[in-house]
Amino acid sequence: MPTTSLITRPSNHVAFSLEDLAAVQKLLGHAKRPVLIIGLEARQHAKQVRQLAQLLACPVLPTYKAKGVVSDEDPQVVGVFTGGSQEEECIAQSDLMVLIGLDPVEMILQPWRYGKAVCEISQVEHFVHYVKPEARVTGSLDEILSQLNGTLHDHRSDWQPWEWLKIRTQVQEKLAYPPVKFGVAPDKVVQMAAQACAHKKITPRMSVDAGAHMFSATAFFPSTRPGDVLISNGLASMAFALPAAIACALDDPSQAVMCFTGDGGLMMCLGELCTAVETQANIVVVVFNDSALSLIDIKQQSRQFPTRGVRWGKHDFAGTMQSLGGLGFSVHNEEEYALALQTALNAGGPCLIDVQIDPSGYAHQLKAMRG
Ligand SMILES: Cc1ncc(C[n+]2csc(CCOP(=O)(O)OP(=O)(O)O)c2C)c(N)n1
Repeated sequence: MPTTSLITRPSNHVAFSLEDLAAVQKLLGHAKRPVLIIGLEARQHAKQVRQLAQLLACPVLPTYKAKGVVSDEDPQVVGVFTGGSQEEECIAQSDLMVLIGLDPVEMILQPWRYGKAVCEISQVEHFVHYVKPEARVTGSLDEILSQLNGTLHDHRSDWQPWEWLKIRTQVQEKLAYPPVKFGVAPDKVVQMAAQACAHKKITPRMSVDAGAHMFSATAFFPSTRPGDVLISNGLASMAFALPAAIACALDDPSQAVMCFTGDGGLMMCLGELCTAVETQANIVVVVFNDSALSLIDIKQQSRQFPTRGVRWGKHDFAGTMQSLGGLGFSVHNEEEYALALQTALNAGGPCLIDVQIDPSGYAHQLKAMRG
């Protein structure tokens, strides 16, 4: 599609159309209750995104990969955006979805469900998408966001801070794990890890694997900086979290990287524990040990299939880590876990905490997230 007037910039700045920008500006100008959906392309443009969010005073929903672009400590961040049902309440109360740097690969494979006006600001045009926006401007996010911010001074939305808080609280309550019969609840595993880090005054980066444990890790581990969350979505490859955490720790050894993984994902890359020990990577691997491929187990059950090929006996990953020369802890309750976290975070080297998990609440969480 030819565009009439283009702003062109040297080298890495991609041209964008002023007409397209004007169309987005117009939609935003008329919106009373916009919601910002932040995607991975926005990770390099946190300053401008934060400024836009502040000007509009509206709720913000980052994708997993965009967590931290606007800090989770900011009350405007009310949850995450996956294309599922957890964000439905917020979007239902809005009148315009503003996609910023959202790559469709970040979303779950479900039909677009929101029925709201959409405008899109993106670095490149994504030809296969879930939605056709009413207006779209494509090009340098830096330039586009700067221009928008320069013209939106008196566009504070009608959203009230109590509404952000209400939505945020509702989402967290919906995603809370039901009471467990044994072990440590997955949401507690993540919240306690975050608390232990805060207590030690560290803000670690976090890697997370594919699987049911990912629901709690992404919902309850706060991110304050862009790039803090390392996750494979789209392909959603298992055995990602451990090598990603090692690479991250080698890149910045100054503070521990938290690595959340299922036992299935860990078994696919167990040899990487040797790498962690050899490189003395500053990582804390937290294994959600439920002796199952739980995400597949619950999907099998929901389709009334017999349980097949998704469960196994209990394996001792703490012992495995110890035998390789790292620190390993096997924990069965919150007290043991709190102690292990404290020791691991003080160690400054490769540690693994094998946490016993009761998987019976995952189906509830899956429903809350994806409907
Ligand atoms: C390499 C790869 N194989 C298969 C899958 C499909 N898959 C997604 S989640 C999952 C189960 C993960 O099990 P586990 O690591 O134990 O985590 P849990 O679901 O129990 O938390 C599977 C098999 C995948 N995402 N990646």
